[in-house]
Amino acid sequence: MPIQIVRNDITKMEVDAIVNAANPTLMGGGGVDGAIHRAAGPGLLEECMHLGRCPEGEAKITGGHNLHCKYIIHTVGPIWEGGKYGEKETLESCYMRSLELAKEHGCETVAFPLISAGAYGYPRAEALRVAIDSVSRFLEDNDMTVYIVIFDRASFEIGEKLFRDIEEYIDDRYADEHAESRESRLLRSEMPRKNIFGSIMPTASADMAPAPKPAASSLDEAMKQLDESFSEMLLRKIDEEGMTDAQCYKKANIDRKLFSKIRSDKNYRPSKPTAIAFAIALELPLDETREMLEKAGFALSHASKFDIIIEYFIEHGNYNIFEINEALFAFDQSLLGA
Ligand code: AR6
Repeated sequence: MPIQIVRNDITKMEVDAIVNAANPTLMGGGGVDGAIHRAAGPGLLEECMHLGRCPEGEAKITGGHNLHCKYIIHTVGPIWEGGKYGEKETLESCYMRSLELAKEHGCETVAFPLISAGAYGYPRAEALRVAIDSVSRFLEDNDMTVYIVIFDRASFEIGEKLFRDIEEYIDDRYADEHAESRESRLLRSEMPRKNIFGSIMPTASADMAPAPKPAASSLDEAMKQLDESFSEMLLRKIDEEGMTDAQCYKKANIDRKLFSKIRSDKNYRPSKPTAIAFAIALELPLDETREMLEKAGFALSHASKFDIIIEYFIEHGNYNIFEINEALFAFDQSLLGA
C-alpha cells in the first residue's frame, strides 16, 4: 500500500528512513525528536553537530545509528501561529523536501511522524490532511511506501463533524440490523410481503429472480458459463472510464506490482480492501460496488462497521480514498489499498 497510516512508536519502525520533527539547531529536543535521539544513541548528536542549522521547511539527512533504519531525515516544521503565516506551505515543504532526500538516497520505505502536531501546535486533523495530501502528490510520480505514524489515540482526530456523522450513520444501520430479534426476522421472511397499496407481493422467488441460465449438462459446460471475473470487470471499467492503469491503481492506493499481478491473472482473487479500493478509484455507485465485490467473493453488510463506513462515503459521493482511510483509521478498521 503506497500510503499507510499506522499506530506505532516511530523508533520501532523497520523502514529505510524515518523522519524526525526537529528544531532548527538539530541538536535534539523533546517529543519525537527526543525519542529518536535516545533510541539512536549519542552518535546521532555527533553527526548532527556537523550539519549546521536547518531552516523551517527544509530537511537534512544522517545515518540511522542504533535504529532499525538506514537513515534519519531531520526536518523542521512550522510553529503554528493561527494559519496566516504560510504554515501550511512550510509543512508541505517539510514532506516534499524529506521525500526528495529519501529518493536521492534510494529509500523505498519512509516513515513520518505528524510533523508540527505536537510542541509546535499545528492542529492535528489539519496536520494529518497536509501530510496525506503532500505524500500522495509525491507518490503520483514516484514509487515508494510511506507510513504516517500516529503515536497515540489523542493524536488522531478526523474532523469532529465528519466523525459524528459517520457515527450516526453506523448507529442507524448497525443498530437496526442487530436490534431485530431472530424470531422477528424469521417471521418477516415467512410473511407475504405487501406493497404500498396493500396487495400481496410475491416473496423472493423464481418470480422475481432474473431468468436462470439453462442448466449445464456437464461440469465442462458449466465452466463455459462462467461470468466475467473480478480482474476482467476491473480492466473493462478502467477502459470505460477512460483512465490509464496508473491513474487507477494510484487512486486506489494500490501498489504497482500488485496491479500487474491482477492484470496478468484473469482469476486473481483480491482481498476485500483491495477490491473496494478499486471500486472507489473507479467511483462506482453502490450497486456496481456490490457487483464488483461479489466477483471477488465478498459482500457489503450492515453487520460490519467497515462496510457501513464504505457505504457512507459512496452514498455521499466522496471517493477520496485517503479521506476514507482517515475515517476507517479513526474507527479502528482496516484500511483500503494494498
Ligand atoms: N513516535 C511517533 N510519533 C511521536 C513519538 C514517537 N515516539 N513521540 C511523539 N510523537 P513533536 P513538533 C508525535 O512535539 O510539533 C521537539 O522538541 C506527537 O504525538 O515531537 O514538530 C523538537 O526539538 C506529535 O503528533 O514535534 C522541536 O523543538 C508528533 O509526533 C519541537 O519539538 C510531533 O510532535 C518540534 O515540534
